[in-house]
Amino acid sequence: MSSGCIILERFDDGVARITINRPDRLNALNSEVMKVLEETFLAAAADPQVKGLILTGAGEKAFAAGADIKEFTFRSPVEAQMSSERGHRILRLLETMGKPSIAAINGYALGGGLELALACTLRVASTHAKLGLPEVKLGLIPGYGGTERLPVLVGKGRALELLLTGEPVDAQEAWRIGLVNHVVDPEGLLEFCHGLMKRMVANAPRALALAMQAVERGPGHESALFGLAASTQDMREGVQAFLEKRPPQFQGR
Ligand code: CO8
Repeated sequence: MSSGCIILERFDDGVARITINRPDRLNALNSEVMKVLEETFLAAAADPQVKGLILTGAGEKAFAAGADIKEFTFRSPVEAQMSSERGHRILRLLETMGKPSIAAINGYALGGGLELALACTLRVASTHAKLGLPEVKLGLIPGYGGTERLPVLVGKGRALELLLTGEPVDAQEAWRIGLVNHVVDPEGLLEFCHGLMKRMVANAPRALALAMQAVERGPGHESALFGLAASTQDMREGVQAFLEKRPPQFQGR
């Protein structure tokens, strides 16, 4: 599924790459982009051939410089709330689809752009990336989950500094505070992310989904999810393969 504003590429190894394609607008997330992202996430979630997703932005300047400010013409608090709730729903689809995702942050990840990256399982930044939540400079606050996901990732104090100054951090600082997992040269960004994704999706798909669910749900749920993992065919195959000193053949069952 490719629709101009979103390019979807699928590779033989089960990795799918989603590129936000509005480089002249720094890949700002307008309602069309959000609509196609939702369709793409739904299709990826339902497709057993898709094992993991990489999200990136077209061009060299931006991952996504936020929601499209030209569309901020809210006529009532309810209308604005509904826009925010729609974004929450779409990013939550990505976060909970049970397949790992990596944000390949190739430049600016601001506002809604950073919030999209925060909903991914992992984040990798190129050396020239800039990440921030500048909404307060517009008289707004984040609306796509930034106030919820950022403190979990970097701690309340650091999150509040980013939220209240509205100032971006560079890739190295983002790495230092745990906002991104790795920083790599721009030329090697996509290849690095692909390699990282391949290392994850080589493992048992149900185990990946259950591990993400366990982290998502937090304390008190691990043992029940462990029980589920232990009941899969893939668990039997993984253990058998170890004992027979051969690579496992996981089927996702
Ligand atoms: N929305 C719309 N257009 C944008 C956006 C954006 N977020 N960002 C950049 N553009 C456009 C610019 O207007 C410009 O268009 P034009 O060529 O027609 O003038 C073009 O992209 C190129 O950008 P610049 O010329 O500004 O490029 P610079 O290199 O000079 O500056 C910056 C780059 C610093 C990234 C600058 O573009 C900027 O500050 N952009 C806005 C960043 C921002 O404030 N993002 C947060 C938006 S708020 C948000 O995301 C809230 C999310 C939740 C919403 C929930 C309800 C919908």
